[in-house]
Amino acid sequence: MTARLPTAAPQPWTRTDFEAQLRERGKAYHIHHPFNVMLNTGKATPEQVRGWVANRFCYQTAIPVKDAAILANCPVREVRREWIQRILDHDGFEIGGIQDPGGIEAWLRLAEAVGLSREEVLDERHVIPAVRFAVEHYVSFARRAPWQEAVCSSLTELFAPEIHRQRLATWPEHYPWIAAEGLGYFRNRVSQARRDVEQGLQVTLDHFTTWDAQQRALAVLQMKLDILWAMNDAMAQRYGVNP
Ligand code: AHQ
Repeated sequence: MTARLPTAAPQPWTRTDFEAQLRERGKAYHIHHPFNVMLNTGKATPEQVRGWVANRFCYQTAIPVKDAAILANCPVREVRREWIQRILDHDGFEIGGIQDPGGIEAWLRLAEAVGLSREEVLDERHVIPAVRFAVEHYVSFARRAPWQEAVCSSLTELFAPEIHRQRLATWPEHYPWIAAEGLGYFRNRVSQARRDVEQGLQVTLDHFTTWDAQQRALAVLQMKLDILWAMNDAMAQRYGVNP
């Protein structure tokens, strides 16, 4: 019996092909989830919209904590000095007289615009256990994974500008009862997501350069796609999905 030599790993994809493979995973993005389709085609009741806003607040407030975990694990100053912008975008800031209330405050304005009180969103009384578990998995992944893998997991935002643009295009017509200023978060994210993804994509293309590493990157991206999908599954189960 001759010993079987391990077969050599296939050649890695080129950067262009690897990026195309990452973008190809957009077909599993939660823009295609029935709960999101219901929301963005105007079929959601006010209760379903409020449930979505209250549950997604749990995810939004976790983002800067996740990003701080990446900063803590990242030894590269040039990466940190760009990545830190994400925390400012969400938590807001007041630096040298310039201030920005930030995305979490904008989400609270969305909450008030859909008829939720700040208190019932902040105390997370509406957050479904499975939503919390999905969010906490994302944060704990960012804390313990190599920082480049945590960066890669943020690449679901490759597909985010489209979902924010879709909300801005459809919600005013479908949900005229939501005051326009409540949609400010989505307006801000179209450009912020596009800028964020520039950095996340370069770090990912630069770091995952062997066949096995590229397969790992795709698995990390799929894990994050599953986190977003699972949150929608939980909301669909709790609030129903209107056909
Ligand atoms: O509002 C969102 C946001 O700030 C972020 C940060 C980024 C990350 O670091 O994982 N992902 C993300 C996302 C936001 N909004 C989601 C939505 O559907 O409104 C999309 C989500 C993402 O695509 O990961």
